[in-house]
Amino acid sequence: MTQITLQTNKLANFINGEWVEVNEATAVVNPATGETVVQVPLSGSTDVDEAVAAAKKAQKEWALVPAPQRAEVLYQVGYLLKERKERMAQLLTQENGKVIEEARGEVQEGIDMAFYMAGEGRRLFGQTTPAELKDKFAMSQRCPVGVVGIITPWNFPIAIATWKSFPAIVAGNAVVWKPATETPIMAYELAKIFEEAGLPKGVLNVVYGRGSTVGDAMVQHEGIRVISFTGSGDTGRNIASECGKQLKKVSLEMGGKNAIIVMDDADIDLAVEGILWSAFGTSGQRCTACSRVIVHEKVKTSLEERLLAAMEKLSIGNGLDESIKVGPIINQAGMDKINSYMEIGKNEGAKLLAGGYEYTEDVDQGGNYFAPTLFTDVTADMRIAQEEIFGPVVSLIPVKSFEEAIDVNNGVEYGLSSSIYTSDVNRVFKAQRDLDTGIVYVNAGTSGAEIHLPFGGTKGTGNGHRDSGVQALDVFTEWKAIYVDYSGKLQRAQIDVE
Ligand code: UN1
Repeated sequence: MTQITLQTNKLANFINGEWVEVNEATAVVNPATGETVVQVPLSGSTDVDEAVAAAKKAQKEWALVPAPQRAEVLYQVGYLLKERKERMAQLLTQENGKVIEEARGEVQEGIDMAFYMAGEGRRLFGQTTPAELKDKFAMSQRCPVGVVGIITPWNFPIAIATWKSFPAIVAGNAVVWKPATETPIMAYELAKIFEEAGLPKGVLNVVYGRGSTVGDAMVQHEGIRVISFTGSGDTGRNIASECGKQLKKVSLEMGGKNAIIVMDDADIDLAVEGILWSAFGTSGQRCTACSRVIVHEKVKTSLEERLLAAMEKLSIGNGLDESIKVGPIINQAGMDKINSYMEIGKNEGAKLLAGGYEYTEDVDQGGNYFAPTLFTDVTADMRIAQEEIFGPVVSLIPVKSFEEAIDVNNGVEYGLSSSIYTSDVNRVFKAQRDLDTGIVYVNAGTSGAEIHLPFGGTKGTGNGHRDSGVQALDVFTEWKAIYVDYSGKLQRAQIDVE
């Protein structure tokens, strides 16, 4: 196993283009081994104040830089990310635990986002439209909002950061970013890349620390005009109500309870592959992870058999080993939560077919591993079929019809991703219309979002905004309507119309 290491044993904040040391710190622990990778600063509200002040100053200048020139920095970031893809992936696996192949995929997501958003530097389209009066011109234009605050989770520490910071930066905003304390290395590496790419001082600021201190200070800070957050539902709701009081714009992405529907006319082997990838990839620690399989009763037994056989082949261990498919769980709190659902499921009457325990065989005893777990005979109202577990746990819910499958899919508080395996074209079109989620897959699992499409969900998953895609620009821009009257006389809209 290659082991790329950092040149420092303690990270520093990045404020106004300077690397700023903070006294208080905590350990970043490799979830595969329990070893400390680096120390991450625990900043306070004064660090946030400094970052916001720097961002405010820098943003005024940055907004005046023509967008195609702003984009040049992002192109450069894209090239550097591409050059350092392997290094970034190795470090990502060490801080987050995800297997190296997935880590490379995640860095690639950031590279794709860099080039896609850099392209926006020459688009940022508004509209020109006819005016209702003679000799009058009308158009709309996107404008930066000012200083934006981004708060990112540990499960996709580079991809999600790029979904948020790249559109913000290309649109002429300055950013204050709080990465998750579990996975700060990607933020450190990305800040270094921005520095090398020539981003002016203060346009991107990284402040490490806890949500209850740094996150809270960002949400409260009147200098920050937008908060873009990905994380837990409770935190998201608190952020939304605080932002509401200040009329601060807020974009939230808060998880899912995603399902794969397997109909009686599905290619079962293909469905098994989709379930394996979506349920056990990233050890189920994706917002898009499949944690419910809604299966037509006619194919339930054959799906169970083939799924169990495939699950037996999953290799569990340290994700730096190329042969490993299922890596560790982020921390003890994650393990405790997953474990608690084993009891909940059994008490509710679900049948445990595989897994259900902490995995300790042939793995580093300092790491946190959980065996891929399959419950069956689950009913749609059970807690294991309703609540986000964030681990390698999937529940099979048998249904009698297509209509029932759609209802079960939609009968949860979340609405991020859904999928249907079927060979019936009519069902495909009905499903894509009726599945109440922000992302729908046909004959593919629930994970696999591409960066040029909107990412986000309905109901309890979010608050109507989207990450990535051109839609992300809506979060980080204000619309301005501009009218130019070249008639040389007073013309009153709605009144002087012949
Ligand atoms: C997340 O789980 O929060 O579609 C992001 C996917 C990835 C992104 C997941 N491209 O699973």
